[in-house]
Amino acid sequence: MIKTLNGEWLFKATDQNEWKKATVPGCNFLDLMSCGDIYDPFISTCEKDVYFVGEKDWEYKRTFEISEEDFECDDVLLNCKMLDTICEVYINSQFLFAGDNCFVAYSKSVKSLINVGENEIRIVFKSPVNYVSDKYKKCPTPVNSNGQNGIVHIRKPQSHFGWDWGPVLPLSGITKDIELQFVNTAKIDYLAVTQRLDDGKAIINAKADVTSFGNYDSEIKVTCPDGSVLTQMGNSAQFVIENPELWWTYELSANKKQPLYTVSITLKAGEKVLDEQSKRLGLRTIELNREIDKYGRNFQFVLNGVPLYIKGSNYIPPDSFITRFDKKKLDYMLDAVQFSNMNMIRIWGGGYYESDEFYDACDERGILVWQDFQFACQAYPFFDDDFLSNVKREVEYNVKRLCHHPSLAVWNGNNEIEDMHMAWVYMTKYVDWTEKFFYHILENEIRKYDNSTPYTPTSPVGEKHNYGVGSDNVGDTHLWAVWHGLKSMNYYRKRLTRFCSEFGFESLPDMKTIDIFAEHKGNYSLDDEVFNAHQKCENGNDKMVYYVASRFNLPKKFKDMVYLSQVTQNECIADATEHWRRNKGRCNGSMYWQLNDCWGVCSWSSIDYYGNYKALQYGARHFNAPLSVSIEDTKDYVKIYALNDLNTPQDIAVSYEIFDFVGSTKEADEKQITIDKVKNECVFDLDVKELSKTYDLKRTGIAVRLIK
Ligand code: BMA
Repeated sequence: MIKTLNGEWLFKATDQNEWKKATVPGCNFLDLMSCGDIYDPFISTCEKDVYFVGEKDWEYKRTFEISEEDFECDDVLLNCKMLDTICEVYINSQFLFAGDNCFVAYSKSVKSLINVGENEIRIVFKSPVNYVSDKYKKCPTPVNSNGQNGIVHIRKPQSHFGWDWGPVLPLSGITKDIELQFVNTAKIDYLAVTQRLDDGKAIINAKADVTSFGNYDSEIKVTCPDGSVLTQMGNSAQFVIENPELWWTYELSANKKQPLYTVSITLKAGEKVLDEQSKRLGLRTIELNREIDKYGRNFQFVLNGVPLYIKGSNYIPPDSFITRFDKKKLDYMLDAVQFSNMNMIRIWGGGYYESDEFYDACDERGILVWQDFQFACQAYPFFDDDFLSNVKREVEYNVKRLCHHPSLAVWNGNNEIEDMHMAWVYMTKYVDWTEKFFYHILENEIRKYDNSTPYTPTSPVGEKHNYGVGSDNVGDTHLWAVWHGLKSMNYYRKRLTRFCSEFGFESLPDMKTIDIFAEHKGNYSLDDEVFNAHQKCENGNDKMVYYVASRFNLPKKFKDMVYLSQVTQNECIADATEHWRRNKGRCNGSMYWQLNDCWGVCSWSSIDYYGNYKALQYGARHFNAPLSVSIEDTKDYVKIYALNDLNTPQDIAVSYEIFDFVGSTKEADEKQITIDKVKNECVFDLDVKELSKTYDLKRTGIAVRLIK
């Protein structure tokens, strides 16, 4: 039996006396906002006024009742799904445990500390800002280009301390469910489920770890998508599925919802159910092909034997105050992902491991997930035994929690640590331990619990540690020469990367979003304090103006600047994506930076914090469409391609029209083709020199059409 401890709590800074109302799950910033003690940091320039919150220690408390019946059980556990971060938990003023990692759940017996009647739980959180700076003094770490030095010492989202799209809001609090679990006779600690495909059959294995205080029976069931049920007794079982329904991405599937097999275990004493747990599997194989080929070393996802072209984007924490991100918002976000024909999202390494709900939804919808371990852009002190064992617990917890999900396509060690290592190359201990951890320790730890999900040590990845990182011939790349490096927008066409897991271009968010954070003041200018406060990339607003000016005359009205910034962003990302899609086989995926925002901000996102689509979100629907046409225009030729990412051949017609700017068609042609499954085909190849003999090319356009 579970008794939730969510709901109303009391909280205060430890240096204050007055307890005020708090809501759990939640955090100190949200509670202070509800009490009217701070302004909303998302509005205007208020972020800078609330820095003190992260510098204080905070405590939370509440009471709970225990009945005689409750107390009779064999054990009572306190389950905390997420405590952010450095904290001490007390029950009836007695110390229970200390938490030091917000990426793990804690489950502790409290039976000896509670009594029948009223009890009290109190949790004291140490200031993350002070914790990090104390640690940094004792153990200096490489410079953090994204804010406070030493944040690598704390296992909480690194972007809480600020990022080049996010505010500095290092929160403390109980950020997921907290509950009491009453254990009678037996309880399930962990249900491990695996699946593999063998000669047209699927083999499902299930094994439960159980803690028991007496006799019990256990039954394991598999419920198939067609409703049929297979049952076996015991704590472990193997099932053979004769005609498995395979799990696919929605792109490659006729199903709106993917077929899932539910594996459940029930512990019983007679007819009484003692405990139950279930997990859902999708039957599929997923591989990351890293073979040597004629271009170098591949980076290609293969689902059920079908090589994929990955079309996706990078996902950051969807709210600086994560407890506000509910199922409705999650569904809205994933609807946007599907609307834009993305088959993968990358959960980036400076935020969170995503929730069970997130993965469940991706399993159902058929969206692949690339999951980074939560290490980003800096070197971490893996040589410190306490830090390393803390991280190992985090790996165990999250790998066990997520590895059964069919949507999980890859574990990635970290974001850009090798890419940035020149900044700390003289700190050899860090360099050595980065290699040790991501190339040896982490993979070993993962394989203790998950022997099938592909692993890549870092993104971007080279030939080996600190060798060949960022090269077009091996692995994935993060291409930032456009935007950060101010290269022209069509520079991407010069890059034939194997897989572009990051590239991006900023735009302004929707006017409705601007009106919220700039308080409807109007007369906006990108030089205003507010626009500087809501632009976290160095010179970001100037860069936006620079690129818009490279394509259009700069507009006079602010709202037109918003519009053109979004059009420019879409043009850039569309052109690059189509280029890489045309080169499928060599390049096997592109995921733009970034899908979403964590507050109202000028950033690289395609959907803003309040859920407004930018032009790019609409554009992606077209440039990611699994069956589409694309033009490669150079000074010598214009090639017209049909692109087919579907797993079936397609009968289509492709037509083009050459027109002048007064509206008359000068030339047209159409071809019927059957395009092979997961293949591209060049349908027309026009010679520019030839065309220029007939047309004034400066006054001529070409339109291409796909007819199904
Ligand atoms: C990428 C990311 C982030 C960053 C983004 C934009 O490289 O990994 O660290 O926010 O660039 O600069």
